[in-house]
Amino acid sequence: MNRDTLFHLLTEEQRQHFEEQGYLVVENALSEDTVASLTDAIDRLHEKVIESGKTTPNKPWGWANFLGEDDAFLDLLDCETTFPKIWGIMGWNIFLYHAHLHIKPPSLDTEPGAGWLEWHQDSARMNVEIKTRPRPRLSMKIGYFLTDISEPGRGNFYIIPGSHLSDERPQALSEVGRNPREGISNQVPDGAIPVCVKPGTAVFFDRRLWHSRSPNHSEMTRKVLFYGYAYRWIRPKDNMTVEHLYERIDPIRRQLLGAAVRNDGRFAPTDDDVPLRTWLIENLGEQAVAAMD
Ligand SMILES: O=C(O)CCC(=O)C(=O)O
Repeated sequence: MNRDTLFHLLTEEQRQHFEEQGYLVVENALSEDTVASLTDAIDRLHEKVIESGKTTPNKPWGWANFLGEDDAFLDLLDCETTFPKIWGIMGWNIFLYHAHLHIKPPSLDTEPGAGWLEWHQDSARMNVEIKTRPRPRLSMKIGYFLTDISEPGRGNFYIIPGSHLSDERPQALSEVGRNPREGISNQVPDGAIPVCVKPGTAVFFDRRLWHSRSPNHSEMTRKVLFYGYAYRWIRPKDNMTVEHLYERIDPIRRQLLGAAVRNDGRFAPTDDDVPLRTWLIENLGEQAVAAMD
């Protein structure tokens, strides 16, 4: 892992903001060149899928199993400007349990009912089957925004700041804003905000934060990558075809792509299971991991 990561450690102010609000915005997390490479990689994949007939250019398209398709995607696993904030919050026994990319073309004439998703917390049944209150965090995601969504109406990611500690669905609705016009006016729940950010911004969020996607009424296509990190004893969320990458990536990336010496090592890891821990000791000292142990 790149030692420049040490210039981007989680600050106490960032920790406090994340703990209290359930999200954190880091501007310029990706350089213009990185945004361009990731956008090219996404466009190439999209083109391939269009050619295969599985989607069309003007339809929203999302895909989860993309990590092995381009090294630009792999480089985000331990991105120097963002990854230290993940282990700063979650500790070292973590991996990438889920990643998805999303393309949202303009839908200026969106039919009522299209475009809004149910407001949700991530991880579905986890929110039903865990009975303690408030439910635990267990995972968090980074959204890397590659398009300029600095104004609302561009398919912005919507969040309700501070809602991660509330187990109740916002308002008494199972769905919010199915009609995009109403969604934009009065059906957005109290306290909800569109995340308005420039390309290259990383938005971290606690999986419990109530969030939603929204319709894109602009003329640009919104492109975003989501990387979700969880404890190693949680299962991957989607098919992630990554084992063939193990031989050409470094040990920390192998950990992040789910490698384990033995299954129990996900619960009671040895040093071989968690090279991230060794790296932290070597670069930050024993006290850095003592605080996480
Ligand atoms: O695409 C978006 O803006 C929302 C993504 C989302 O809901 C999720 O990652 O769980």
